[in-house]
Amino acid sequence: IVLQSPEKVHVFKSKLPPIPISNHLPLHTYCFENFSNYPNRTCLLAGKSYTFAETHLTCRKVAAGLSNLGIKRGDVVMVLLQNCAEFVFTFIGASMIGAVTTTANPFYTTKEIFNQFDASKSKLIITQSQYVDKLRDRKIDFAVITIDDPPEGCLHFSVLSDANEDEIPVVEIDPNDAVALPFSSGTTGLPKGVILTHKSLITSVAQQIDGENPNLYLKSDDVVLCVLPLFHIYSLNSVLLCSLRAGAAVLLVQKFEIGSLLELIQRHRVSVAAVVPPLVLALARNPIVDKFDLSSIRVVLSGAAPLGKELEAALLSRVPQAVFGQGYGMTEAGPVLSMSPSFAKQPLPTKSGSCGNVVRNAELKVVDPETGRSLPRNKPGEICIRGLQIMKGYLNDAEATARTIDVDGWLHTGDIGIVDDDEDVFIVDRVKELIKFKGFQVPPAELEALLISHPSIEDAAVVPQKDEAAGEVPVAFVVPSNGFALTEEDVKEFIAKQVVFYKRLHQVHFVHVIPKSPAGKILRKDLRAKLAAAY
Ligand code: 4UW
Repeated sequence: IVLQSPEKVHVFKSKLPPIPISNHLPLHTYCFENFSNYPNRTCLLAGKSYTFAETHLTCRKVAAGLSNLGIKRGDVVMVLLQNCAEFVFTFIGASMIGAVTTTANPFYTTKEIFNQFDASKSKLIITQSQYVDKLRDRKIDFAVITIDDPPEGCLHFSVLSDANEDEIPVVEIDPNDAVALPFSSGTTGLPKGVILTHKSLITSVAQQIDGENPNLYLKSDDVVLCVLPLFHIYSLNSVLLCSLRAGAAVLLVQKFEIGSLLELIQRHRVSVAAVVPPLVLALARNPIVDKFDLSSIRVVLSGAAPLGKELEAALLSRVPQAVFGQGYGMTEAGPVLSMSPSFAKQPLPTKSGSCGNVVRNAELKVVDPETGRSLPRNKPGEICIRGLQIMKGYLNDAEATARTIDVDGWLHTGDIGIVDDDEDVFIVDRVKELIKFKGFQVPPAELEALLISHPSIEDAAVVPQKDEAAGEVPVAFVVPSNGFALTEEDVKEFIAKQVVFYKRLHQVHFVHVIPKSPAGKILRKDLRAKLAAAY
């Protein structure tokens, strides 16, 4: 008998030692675990400033207020807000009563909002009055709360923030209860609810900032820039939750406008800036930057999309005193897979272009996307991650969950990368269909479903095209139904009316047929190659 030798699995781990993680706690308890040592320190800067004690108290009031409105453990609340203090109060307040927050982009169209609202079975929406019109198409059989003057039929946020904190119900929270429900299309298909539990988010935050030598060293006197939208997991986790835990102040910026952003950085002496590549581009290239004092910045963290080395160098010439590095995240991964060790309390070097090393208390492997075989160092393959930080699964979608997290607990990212001799992780390609416009998710399947709902379109496929400013933009291949004279503009307009700005089509190519595999899968690689050849 010939025994087959067990296949060697090359598992990569952090260079930093594992640490104990308090992931038995509820998330809000963990985030505010140490605040009684510094109740009067600034926690949130949002026009008005809130101390840690004020923030914690308001979160408790909002918890009681949500409960008064009938929100119970396991119920879902939709937050449809730009960055603001009320976002924080709601997210933490919901956590305090075992409820779950689903975060949506306030720029979404009615259709996009209600896709998420319905899928998540949300019980109420917290938003700004300017977005209420988008909610009116539907018979409103749920509460809408606005943080500003409430339009007719809506409640004001004070129903939550003026509640009596002593009325918070006693709830048992299991570490495996959901607390956040961001939506992501993952490696394929439509956006799905990503179940992030108290345990997964605490684990992820701890992997970044806990321990004697934290991977991302946040100091108590840091002012952390929160300009990236909190509805995306990058900002929610690595900016907000990490800062709350570390006792650092969070500067909440509602929207990105370069002049006012630079003014805020200068005025509040921002020390840690979490950014995405388009923001690096603006900071590196816009001449207005020279007019401001950015000397307070000591750390610049970039992620959510690839960043070129030239841009990194250009940025550093603008903020020479800062340490620059990347993180690599994915909503489903909790989200951080790797982070630059140059941010550690005892920093380690990392190479330009790398996304740092795998986070501690986690395992990373690289597999051949065809065979699933584990690959050694320096060989590109699909990155997989395992650890307590990853999602519990997709909401009501066991099939998609099983496709993404295998029986051994490895989450398959759909990203192609390598781990080199120094443990540095490099992302080199993406095998999943996802398109990223300035770090925002553009799920091709969503656009394809819309396209084929058009009476004059028989078939369609959407793929990314490289773009200097956005990283990637969505481009469609369309097969018109027989006899219809459809123009590129018709198609673009049809889509633009139904989706948020970054999902708009940048080009439409009319073709006779969409290339497909025998199993009917769109051969996206062929279409991407076609685009690359044409330009
Ligand atoms: N380089 C190249 C990167 C990189 C990247 C991500 O929208 P999602 O699901 O999630 C994110 C999360 C990013 C993030 C979270 C927390 C954090 O600290 C951090 O470090 C700065 C980043 O983007 O999209 C996931 C997909 O985005 C791509 C990659 O394809 C991934 O699967 N991506 N980061 N540094 N590509």
